[in-house]
Amino acid sequence: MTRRLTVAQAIIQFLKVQAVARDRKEQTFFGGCVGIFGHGNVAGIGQALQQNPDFPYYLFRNEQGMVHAATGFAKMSNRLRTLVCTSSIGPGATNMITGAALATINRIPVLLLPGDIFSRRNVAPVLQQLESTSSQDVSVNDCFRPVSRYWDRIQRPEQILTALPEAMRVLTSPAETGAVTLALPQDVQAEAYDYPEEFFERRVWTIARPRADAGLLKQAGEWIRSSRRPLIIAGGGVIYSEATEELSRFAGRTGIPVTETHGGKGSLHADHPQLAGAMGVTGTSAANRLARDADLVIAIGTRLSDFTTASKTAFQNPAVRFVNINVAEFDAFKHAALPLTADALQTLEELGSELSSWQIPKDYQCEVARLRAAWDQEVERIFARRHGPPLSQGEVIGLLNATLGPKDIIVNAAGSLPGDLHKLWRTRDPKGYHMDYGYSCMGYEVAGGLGVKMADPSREVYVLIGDGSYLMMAQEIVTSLQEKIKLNIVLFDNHGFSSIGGLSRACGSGGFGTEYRYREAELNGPVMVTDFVANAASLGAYAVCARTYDQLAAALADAKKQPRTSVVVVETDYNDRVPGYDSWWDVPIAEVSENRAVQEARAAFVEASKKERYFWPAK
Ligand SMILES: Cc1ncc(C[n+]2csc(CCOP(=O)(O)OP(=O)(O)O)c2C)c(N)n1
Ligand SMILES: [Mg+2]
Repeated sequence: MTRRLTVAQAIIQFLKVQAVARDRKEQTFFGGCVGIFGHGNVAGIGQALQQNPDFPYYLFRNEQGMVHAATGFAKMSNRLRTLVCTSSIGPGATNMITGAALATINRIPVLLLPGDIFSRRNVAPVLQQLESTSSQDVSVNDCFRPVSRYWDRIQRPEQILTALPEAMRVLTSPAETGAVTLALPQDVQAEAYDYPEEFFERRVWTIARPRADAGLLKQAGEWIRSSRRPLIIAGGGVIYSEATEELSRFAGRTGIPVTETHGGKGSLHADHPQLAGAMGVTGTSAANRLARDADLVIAIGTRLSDFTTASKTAFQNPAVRFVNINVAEFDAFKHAALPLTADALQTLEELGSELSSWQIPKDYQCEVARLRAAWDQEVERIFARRHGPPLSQGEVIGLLNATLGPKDIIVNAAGSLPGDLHKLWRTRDPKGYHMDYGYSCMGYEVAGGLGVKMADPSREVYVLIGDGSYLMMAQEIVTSLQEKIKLNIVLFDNHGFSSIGGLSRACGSGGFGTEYRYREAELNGPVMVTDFVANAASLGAYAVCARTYDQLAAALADAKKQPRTSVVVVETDYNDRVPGYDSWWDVPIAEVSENRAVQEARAAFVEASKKERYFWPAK
């Protein structure tokens, strides 16, 4: 039995019936397709989508934005669902590359179907084709290769019979997942073929919970029992594996303090007695002091990025060693760790039995409680400040934290907000803190937030966004209005790049080129005031501004009542910053300069970088 379909029709037919199962819970993998049509997909994938109305199609405004939305959707779904992204050829396709990189770096599944140049070649060069003098087998879609976990170009109709199952294997693999790109030449999309019926039968991909090697697990138990100052780093893997309750029990029973990466924030409820908070460059004083002296670090579901390890300076105990629990072997072996290449939930359960009633020493328990209490006080101090107007970013975060419900979600990605939120936000739900800090991509916020809300319309989604990020990419506000999907957007307007301005000053460069000012001799004229309320309103959103604390509280309540996407613009102080706590980030400073400030920053940099460590295997 065969079915005669075009390549595009067969792809949509196949994708519609793919499902995943974890812990015997089954669900359809693709929630539909986001896209923008052009000549490279309108008559292929576009036609196929039209004849499959049960596979919803969402028209977006920018291809980068639609990939971010797919990523937000998949991350919110703990990687058990995602969206398909269709684009035309040329600029439509390359607009997706940033989105692909973001997804792959954050290990989030998205399926990209960029249109491609003609396979039959006779009409080349076609509109938007990159010509090469050395090969006819090159197109701009080759740029997707390094940012995709699987990449393929479909030159013949029957190739999808092997390419699509590969795409599914990678998308549903917790260790391998990321962006998958199938480049679809414009002519091939419309070609017909007699596909076997079996290809279109529902297929359920099991998302496994691999177990650690039994010997290594025993050894990890011994290492923990013999440690005096163990510390857990919870990464995104804890949340994706739905291991948060198990981690809560594990930490509660053993007393081992828990720190969180951006991806792992929300692993424990803010009130959990073992939570020491954010880890690393944007970490809390509690977490970073515990890390400094830890003799054993149990890193769960984390890539151990420089923000988490404070550029490898966070762990100063000469005898420190690592146990890494990670479904990806690549991460499990980092820092010369004892590698438990395994699922987080499964491994925490097994490690818990291995440790039975073992607990951390009493004096360490007291120290954790003391550091935690001191940190809580520091957060209170920042939340209670009544600065300005313009308000301090810290007090705005405090007001938001007090205003939002326990199930509400904040979405953010870049600027000074990620650091401040990582430190200060008290998360009350594992999905409450949605941050892209793998790619920290300005422009993720609105589009990603839209994907989050599409994945769970029952929750309120708050998109927190800097003025810089808003100016880079806010157009999916229009998509949210089209789809009647409400976002609560809070725009922090400090007239430029407070984050990079601060970094520039710390590097001795005095904030050069980081503020939004009119050009005089340099970019140092009067501050540019952009009317963001008018901008958001012109797109159709409900938009208001707030200058004082009370105005902001009222505006948030008012915006929440609105049925459509709202934008609350709050002016914040460019120069008022939440400090860093016992941490450092490696940003190399110019080795030669005539500027005293740069010379001083260089000297401090050279000194601080001496703390960077390699973690050679423990004897
Ligand atoms: C796409 C992209 N370009 C550049 C950067 C580098 N960068 C990081 S933060 C930042 C400034 C962000 O400005 P804004 O959104 O206003 O936030 P603020 O720093 O003022 O809090 C820049 C340019 C980035 N992360 N992403
Ligand atoms: Mg700004």
